[in-house]
Amino acid sequence: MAFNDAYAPHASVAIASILMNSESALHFFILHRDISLETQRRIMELRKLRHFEMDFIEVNADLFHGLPTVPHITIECYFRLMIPWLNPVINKALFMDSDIVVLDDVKDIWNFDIENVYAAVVEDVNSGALKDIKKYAHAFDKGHRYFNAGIMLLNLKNIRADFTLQKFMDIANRMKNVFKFADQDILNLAFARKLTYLPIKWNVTDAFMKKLRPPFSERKHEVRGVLQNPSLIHFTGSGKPWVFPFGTSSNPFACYYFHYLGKTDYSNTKLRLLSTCLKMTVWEFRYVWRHPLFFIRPAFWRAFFLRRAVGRKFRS
Ligand SMILES: [Mn+2]
Repeated sequence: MAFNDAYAPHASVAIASILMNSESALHFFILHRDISLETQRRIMELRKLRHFEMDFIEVNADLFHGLPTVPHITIECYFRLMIPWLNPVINKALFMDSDIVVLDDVKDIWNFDIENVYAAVVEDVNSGALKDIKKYAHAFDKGHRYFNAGIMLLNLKNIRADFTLQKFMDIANRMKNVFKFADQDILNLAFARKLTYLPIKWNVTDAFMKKLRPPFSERKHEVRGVLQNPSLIHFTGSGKPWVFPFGTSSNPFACYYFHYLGKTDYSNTKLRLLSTCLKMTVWEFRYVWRHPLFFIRPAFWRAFFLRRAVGRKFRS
């Protein structure tokens, strides 16, 4: 994982959820440039849940100087590009974003066969992003299945055999005025011909909740089915569960975030109190206000039943 000091509460949620849904021995590597010792201590408090190993690796961010950053693409996003060269004896690594909640055992991803590829990834269903990417689709092979770089099982040996960090940086600098999704576009371009795809339940992004456009419109039922039983929720986009009230109320899986926040050293944050009390009512009020004939809309009933299903799993 790679995140900054301010993101530590959210990353703690992700780590807590990984720990609590797996019995495997886990070793985390955290790439960072500013995580204080006090924050590291607070993250290590998660050992109260169960044992794990963790290394904080300080990265020289100057390496990525000059590459574009925007509020949702921080310099830390580029740190994942270094993973293959951090330790030459490690041949396999699972990279995960910090804005996630994991609900199943990560060993299901870990055991995926990646012998002959660079990575196992999840195809992106975000029609909005795919529309943006169309503008520079010529950069990718025809028929390339664009993936989200938030979850990647990496074959470090294969990557080291064909790439150097400099090679990634060359792509980054050459394409920086074209690419919109920075690190993700770079990896899509680099790994394109040697990929395998994980089941989409391992990266349930915000886009799953929205209207699906090609190429996912014909897989609508598969996408809707995954919503009943997701393995990993990825809070992409600006509607993060901790953004009150919009994020808290817009994602039916926000409740998982708060459930695992309660297991971390950040469980007493003011934010949690405020948002858990109000999230349902705000969401419902907004919805009814915008859609006075809400009860004849299929979208309402879809969200209604999804919330009920989520609530059931949540209590058990
Ligand atoms: Mn993310």
